[in-house]
Amino acid sequence: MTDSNDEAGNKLPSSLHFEQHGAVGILRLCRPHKRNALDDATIQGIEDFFSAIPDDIKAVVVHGEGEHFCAGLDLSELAERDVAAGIAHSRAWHRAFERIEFGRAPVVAVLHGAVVGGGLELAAACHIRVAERSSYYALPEGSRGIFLGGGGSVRLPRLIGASRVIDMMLTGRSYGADEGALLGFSHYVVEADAGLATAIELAERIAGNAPMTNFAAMHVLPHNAEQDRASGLLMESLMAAIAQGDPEAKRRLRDFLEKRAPKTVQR
Ligand code: 1HE
Repeated sequence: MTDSNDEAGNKLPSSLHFEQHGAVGILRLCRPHKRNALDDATIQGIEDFFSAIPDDIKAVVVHGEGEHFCAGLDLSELAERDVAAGIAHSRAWHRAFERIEFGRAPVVAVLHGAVVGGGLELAAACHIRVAERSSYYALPEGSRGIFLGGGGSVRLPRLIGASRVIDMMLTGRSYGADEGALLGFSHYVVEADAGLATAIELAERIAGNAPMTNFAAMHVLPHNAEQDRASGLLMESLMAAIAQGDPEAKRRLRDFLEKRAPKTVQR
């Protein structure tokens, strides 16, 4: 593993640590004494990092230090905010998380312990979520007298349905790792301490894809799922033709036809 903090992460706040593992970048939330609560500096650091991912990084893993992935918004920063500042703050979170979701490289999140409030919003902005068995999901906003502000009211209903998000907000309901996976919070559930290794393995697999395929999955697929059927199908045809025309696709197809490529097997 190479630590490229100086080269790529020199603007990162102390609450974020970056290291490089081949084509995979690993970004760690490191405010364990505050359960990785997200303060303004961390949100700005996330935006900066995902706006300028080094060219040789093809996939990113996000994980959290300590016993919890992330306790959400740093509540100590909220007390004195007025309405205008509240809007600006929420929009800053939106910018940072949009950079994750619609950035240059797919992002795999490793979840454990509390994945709550803004921590759940952060997880929802990532493309793949690997949950260790200790993970639990909740929206304490309901009991704190506030509302989602990091894109959760848009992203979470797309993962688990609006009615479940309403229940979580109104009643404080939480879900554990296994139930959460069935509902759509995570894609994988793994044992304690296996999350990071699993996420790196998945990220390496992602990094090995043709760049155009990763682009289409990240940028075209979510839009197609939301737009009207005719526009979605048209966009699909355009993207399919663009991907097929790419020299990388041609090489991969030749590899398969000439028996050099692996077969599709059950993993
Ligand atoms: C914090 C925060 C925080 C911990 N902001 N300081 N999020 C929440 O409402 C969740 C609040 N946190 C908790 O419920 C618990 O801390 C946990 C269940 C996550 C972990 O419990 P535990 O027993 O391991 O830790 P702790 O003793 O509660 O916390 C350790 C320290 O972290 C303590 O500070 P200390 O100075 O007394 O040591 C806590 O105050 C501090 N801490 N969480 C600030 N969130 C864009 S809008 C998003 C809106 C939201 O995210 S709302 C949900 C906020």
